[in-house]
Amino acid sequence: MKADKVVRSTCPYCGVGCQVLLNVRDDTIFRIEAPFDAAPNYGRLCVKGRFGADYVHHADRLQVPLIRKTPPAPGHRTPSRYPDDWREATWAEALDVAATGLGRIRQTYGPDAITANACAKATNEDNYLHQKLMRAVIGTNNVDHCARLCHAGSVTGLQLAIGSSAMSNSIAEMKDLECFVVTGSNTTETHPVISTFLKQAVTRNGAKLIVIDPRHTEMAGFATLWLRQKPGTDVAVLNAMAHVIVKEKLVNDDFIGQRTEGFSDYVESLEDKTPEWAEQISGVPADDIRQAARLYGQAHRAAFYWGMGISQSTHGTDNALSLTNLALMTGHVGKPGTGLNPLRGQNNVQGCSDSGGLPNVYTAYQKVTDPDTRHRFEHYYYSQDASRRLPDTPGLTVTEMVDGILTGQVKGWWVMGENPMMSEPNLRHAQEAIEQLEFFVAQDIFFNETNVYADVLLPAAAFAEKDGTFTNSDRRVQRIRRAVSPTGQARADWEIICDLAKRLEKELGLTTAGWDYRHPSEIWEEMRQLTPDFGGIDYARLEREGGVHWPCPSFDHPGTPYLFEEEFPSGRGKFYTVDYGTDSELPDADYPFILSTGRVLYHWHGGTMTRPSALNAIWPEATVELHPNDAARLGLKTGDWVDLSSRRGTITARLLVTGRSPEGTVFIPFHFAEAAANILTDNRIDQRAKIPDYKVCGVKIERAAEIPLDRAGADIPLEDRGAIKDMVSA
Ligand SMILES: Nc1nc2c(c(=O)[nH]1)N[C@H]1C(S)=C(S)[C@@H](COP(=O)(O)OP(=O)(O)OC[C@H]3O[C@@H](n4cnc5c(=O)[nH]c(N)nc54)[C@H](O)[C@@H]3O)O[C@H]1N2
Ligand SMILES: Nc1nc2c(c(=O)[nH]1)N[C@H]1C(S)=C(S)[C@@H](COP(=O)(O)OP(=O)(O)OC[C@H]3O[C@@H](n4cnc5c(=O)[nH]c(N)nc54)[C@H](O)[C@@H]3O)O[C@H]1N2
Ligand code: SF4
Ligand SMILES: [Mo]
Repeated sequence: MKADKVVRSTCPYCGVGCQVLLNVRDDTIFRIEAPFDAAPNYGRLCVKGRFGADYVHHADRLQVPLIRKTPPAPGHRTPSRYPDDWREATWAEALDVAATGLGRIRQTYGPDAITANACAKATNEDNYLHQKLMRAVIGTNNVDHCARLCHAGSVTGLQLAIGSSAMSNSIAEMKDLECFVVTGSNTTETHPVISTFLKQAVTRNGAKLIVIDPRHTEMAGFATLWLRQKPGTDVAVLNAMAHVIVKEKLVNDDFIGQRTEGFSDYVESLEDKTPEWAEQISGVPADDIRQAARLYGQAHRAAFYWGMGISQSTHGTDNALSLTNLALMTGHVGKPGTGLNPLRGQNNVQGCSDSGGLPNVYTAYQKVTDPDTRHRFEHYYYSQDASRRLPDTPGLTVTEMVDGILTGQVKGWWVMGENPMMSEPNLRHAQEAIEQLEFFVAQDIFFNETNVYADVLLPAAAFAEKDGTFTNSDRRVQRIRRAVSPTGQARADWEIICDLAKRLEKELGLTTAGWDYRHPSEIWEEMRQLTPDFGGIDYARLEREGGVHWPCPSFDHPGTPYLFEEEFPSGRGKFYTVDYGTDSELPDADYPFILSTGRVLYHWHGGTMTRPSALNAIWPEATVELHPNDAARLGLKTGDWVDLSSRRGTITARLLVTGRSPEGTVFIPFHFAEAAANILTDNRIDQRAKIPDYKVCGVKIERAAEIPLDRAGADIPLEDRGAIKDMVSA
């Protein structure tokens, strides 16, 4: 089929930020390709980028604003059903309901009684305005987003050690790596195009790869060395690697002397962290730990790449600090091919944080507690009334919001494009909180498990229906472009926010903070003026260059593909003594298995976007991965229906017997509402990062008491599905 037009944009799924060519005919995307000459993907796409964006045209997209017919009383909020419980409304009506409801909460309980979730799927411009509304109109810093459930452990650790949490290398460097460690990242399924460059480094350039992961991921098949630790024992393994590096004199004394502090105390703490000690805790053979330390320590250039296995833990901060300790002691940071790389998950999770979608910072991590910064923003936002002030205390994190609702501190909630009723740990806890809300506004492209609880639901335009920018995992700011008309009456998030802000200002009798933008480029211009690190990036430049890596302070600056060449943002890098310990819920006699949750290639988070997509046919149901030895002991085989229970609840799904998961550990993806992983997970958190432990809690597994025959696809044998066949034999 011939296209009417081909529009260059950015993939809406993961943080790789692949460039796509949307082929459009009759206002419909019918094919997606990739430009061969453009970073970061150079013609490569994974199955989601190529075939998964069909959700844009799905019949279930929200078409018109919806208002709940009977507003629920606090304590009695239940999920509403469509169409019975909703009435279709005009934009004016729906925005009025939203503004009146939020305005009433603010007047009754004060600004901090309202919290908001920003959206790592929406653009920088959408998220910038979202935080601007919360801060400049409502008057609270209660803004956060899914990054809290994601790289919060990494961010906190990296901030402590080096004062910056961005990935230090660019994707372009990956194929030339000499030695690298991949830990807690199932890269081929979660950052597929990055994994192709990493695999290329191994297969074409002879790079040495060390994988540290309890699961036999596809990356482990490319590794020189694979360390299979027990879930949650990373600190022991990484400390022992550091011990070996010290004992075998593989430390980089010049680097330690010139660029770091705290080494001598740290070294003392390593004395008893022998590989044999770590083997006891982690199950990884001591000699493998020695070999890994030598490979990493002796390399001229070596880098870390990591994902949720490191971050999503009650000791996620400690895990990240253990990685930075290793990088600092070997000097493997600050030059190409070395560094610390938390692979960012969502298409725009980097950008959502960069745009101020966090409770303690404005754009590019400028602190709300810094008076000079705050006055600069006040001066800009409150040009019509110099007496107005922005809030100066950091707001609530997403994990604290749930508790804030339960304690009565929080009464009103605005969720732009997130699905906490699938993504929060311990869903019953989250549900109890939502039931207590006095007022709830949601803004999304689909119904999801969360926004069915809302009082008013605002339909947003999807990525292909709007203009703006996303910032990918290596801090490259890239364009998305409107290729098709919005579905029904859906509007871009930034347009919705501007109208909501104006109504709220009227409702609250405030002078305007400025909401007249004609195009996202004007919003970016405001961000640029308020953010020294974005100073050299504007739409004209993005048009010319395709993408620019921030920090980029001026138009003649080339952008920064890797960081920390001269010094760390905090000056010297700091060593932190980290002791192995665990606060996770460990298995016991009642719940003898460890539950580990995560992802599969074909689905996205709560499934809102991928279950309506063609991808669902490839992997249509939840699967419970169990090791063959455990399955044999329990008398279970692939395809059997099992009940999986924790202290918090039970789900029912089919069993997939595979050596991918280690003995004693069960793995399930969290994409399937009918068997939602987070019914089982635990909501205890890392005290510093406030991130929950999605990778370790206790569960038991039994043959299902009842088979849910009404489940879609339940009549097809599991082992007949192509994608699953590969897993069974793994
Ligand atoms: N297909 C797909 N891709 C995605 C997403 C998606 O939903 N679907 N989501 C995106 C998002 S937001 C994110 S954050 C990324 C996440 O990307 P990943 O972090 O790669 O995803 P997870 O499946 O959570 O897998 C984490 C890995 O951690 C390992 N692990 C478990 N426990 C431990 C442990 O104790 N220590 C260590 N070191 N490893 C452990 C698991 O075995 C697994 O290999 O993916 C992004 N990409
Ligand atoms: N058990 C378990 N739970 C986890 C994790 C895990 O590994 N295990 N991982 C955690 C991690 S790393 C993350 S990042 C979170 C993700 O958690 P969430 O962010 O809650 O999950 P998503 O499903 O990505 O939600 C995105 C929503 O945005 C909507 N959307 C898409 N595009 C747009 C747009 O342009 N505008 C608007 N307004 N809406 C849009 C989608 O329809 C969807 O409802 O989950 C966390 N939860
Ligand atoms: S690797 Fe990520 S950005 Fe690239 S096509 Fe796949 S999902 Fe999209
Ligand atoms: Mo994430």
